[in-house]
This record gives sequence, C-alpha cells and structure tokens, in this order.
Amino acid sequence: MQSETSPDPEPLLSIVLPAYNEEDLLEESVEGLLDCLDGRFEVLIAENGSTDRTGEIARRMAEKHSMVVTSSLRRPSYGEAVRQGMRHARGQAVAIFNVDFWDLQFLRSGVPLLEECDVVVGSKALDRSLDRRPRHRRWITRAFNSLLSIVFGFRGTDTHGLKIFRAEALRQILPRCKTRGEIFDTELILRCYKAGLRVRELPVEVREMRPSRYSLLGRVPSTARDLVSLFIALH
Ligand SMILES: Nc1nc2c(ncn2[C@@H]2O[C@H](COP(=O)(O)OP(=O)(O)O)[C@@H](O)[C@H]2O)c(=O)[nH]1
Ligand SMILES: [Mg+2]
Repeated sequence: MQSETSPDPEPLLSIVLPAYNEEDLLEESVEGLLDCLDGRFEVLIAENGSTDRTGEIARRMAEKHSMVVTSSLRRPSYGEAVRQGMRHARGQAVAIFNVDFWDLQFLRSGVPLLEECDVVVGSKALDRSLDRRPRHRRWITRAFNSLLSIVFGFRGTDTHGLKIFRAEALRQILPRCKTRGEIFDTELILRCYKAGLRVRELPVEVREMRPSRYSLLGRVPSTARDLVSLFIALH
C-alpha cells in the first residue's frame, strides 16, 4: 500500500474501495466520501489491472489526502484487490464499499453494532431494503442467494455489497479465503457463518452511481465459473 503523505495514526475505521477502470467516477466518489466522514478513518483504494487512469487518480488522491492510501497490482482481480486492501487496513472496523455505491447511513448504523456482533452485511434483499437497480439485477440477486442457500446452506439474504467487519474477526477469516474473482465476497461471508461468527444483516437502499458495466448474458459464464471455484474452495 502506498500513501504519499504519512498516514494518520491508528484509524478506527478502514474503508476498502476496490477500483477497476473507474477514471470517470473515482475522484468524485472518494471526495464525496471524505466530505461525509469525520473522525479517525482511512480509505484504502485497491486498484488492479485498470487500463485507464484509475491508478494515477488514486495515487493523486493519496498525495492530496493523508487518510487515503492506495495500492496497485498488475492484473485485474476483485478478490485480490479486496484482500490486499483488507490486509493493510489498520482500523478496528473494516468496511468494503464500491466506487459506484456506498452508504453512510449503513456505516452509522452498522459500526455501533460491532459491539455485539462480528460482521454487518448491508442486504439488498430484506423486507425493508430498497433496491433501485434494474429489475433483472434484482432478480439475479434473489436467484443467486437461493442457489447459495440450496448448495451451501446459506442462512442470510445477501453476500454481495456493503459490509463491515470487526478487524479481529476479519483477520481470523481472511487467510482461509481462496477465491479471486467477484465471488470473493460470497466466500468471505459464507466462511463467517461457517466459523460461527455473529453476522447481522441491515437493510440498505441501493442506488448505484452508474448502470452496471456488464451485460446479463456476459455475466453468466463468469458467475458459473466463480461458483465452481467457490464449491472447490469450501469443500
Ligand atoms: N481492483 C478491482 N476492483 C474491481 C474489479 N472488478 C470490479 N471492481 C470494483 O468493484 C466494485 C463493484 O464493481 P462494479 O463494476 O460496479 O460491479 P457491479 O456493481 O456488480 O456491476 C467497483 O468499485 C469496481 O471498481 C477488479 O477486477 N479489480
Ligand atoms: Mg456497481
């Protein structure tokens, strides 16, 4: 991880922000986040494999703000990026946000809950959640979660999206995770349940800052491959 200025001492909260080809949104998203946050926190931009100016923008932001740190790896890999960010996180609470979707209310409600649980998941599929993504994406989320419950006995309602971990709990689970793709989040949460950690779900309102960059059909083969690697990883 690279910080262009010296990082603030011992942040209480670390926000890991995986970023891939986000030159259009990254600066606006991070500046927006910094404007809303106060207290002792750090934002870890975990970039890898971008073919646009994302890495350069991330480095510029780390230069400008002492609470922003960044890392770049050569190949695109969502799982590697999040893992890298989490390994370097220094906070007592560690959150995963997306460049195109983060939610301050989730942090405000979620962080205090870590007094009594280990992981807080922002669920798109609880009764009080508001999922404003296109209908086909909502449908995919439900189908995917049903599949997880049938194949892996998943007891929750969502694995993708915003999460906050107690750092100690994360340190226990992270080394066990093996997947590298977008399925990494799912593996992380399934392993938390499997390890008997206390997982709480909170409803979130999902409003992405841009439409998904992947087509429905384009995603089917990669999701199928991801599920196979998850099955192998967990058995
Ligand atoms: N570092 C890194 N970040 C990624 C990769 N793929 C996606 N991301 C980031 O993960 C978050 C969610 O990705 P997005 O493209 O919005 O996926 P979607 O919301 O599922 O359609 C965003 O912050 C992306 O920049 C990757 O291969 N490497
Ligand atoms: Mg998105």
